[in-house]
Amino acid sequence: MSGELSPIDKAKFVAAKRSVDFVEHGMRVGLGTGSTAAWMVRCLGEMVREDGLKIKGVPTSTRTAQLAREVGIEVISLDEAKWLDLTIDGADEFDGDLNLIKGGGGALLQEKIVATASDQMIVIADIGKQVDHLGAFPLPVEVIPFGWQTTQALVEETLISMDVLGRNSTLRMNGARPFVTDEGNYILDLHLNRIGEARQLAMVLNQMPGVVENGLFIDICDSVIVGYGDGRVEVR
Ligand code: ABF
Repeated sequence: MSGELSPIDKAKFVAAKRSVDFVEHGMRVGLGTGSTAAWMVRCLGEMVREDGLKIKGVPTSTRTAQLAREVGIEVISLDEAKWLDLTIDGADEFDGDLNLIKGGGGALLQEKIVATASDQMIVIADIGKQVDHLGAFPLPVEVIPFGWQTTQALVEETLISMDVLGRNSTLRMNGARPFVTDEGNYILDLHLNRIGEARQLAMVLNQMPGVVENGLFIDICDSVIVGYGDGRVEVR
């Protein structure tokens, strides 16, 4: 499956490959979104087809649902699953406390709901996602389209009082149109450079009218599996 991969893709693949060792027969598994998570879905599909692994997958985006079905994984909804044994997903940044920035792929809302409804969450990531402080990656904030510019102004106003270095935000675009999430919402990317108090920022953002969810995953991730370009992998 992995063939000749670039170092970054090899890092993602080895992390994904190692993560499926934690998937057991009969599990209800949250399936993440992004290129690293896509490797994990493909690896699980191989186990389903070739080893008879029986799992039920709950996807975190329409594109993950499509890939899961293509590789032979039984897909069910989160409400059908009721609760998950394990969620495996990617991330855009992870720090030493295993707090994350997620949402670069635009799926942060379903990802956070699914990860929170799981006994365990494992993040799979290449070593390039490791940071000392969250914030270099623009923080995705999902907002409803109604009055989004007002919401954006309110968010930027609020950032003035927060422990962050940068304060401007941009509407995520998909070509000439705004990017639209699976739920029909928009995404503001906050260019904060460095986040001091991530827990506080996450709470303040979600209290704002118009804000649906943000990409800070605080105290949700249980373990990170880190892949390296030379094929090494570490479970933290
Ligand atoms: C997803 O994984 C997103 O939250 C995050 O943006 C993405 C990371 O993408 P990749 O694995 O392609 O680097 O869960």
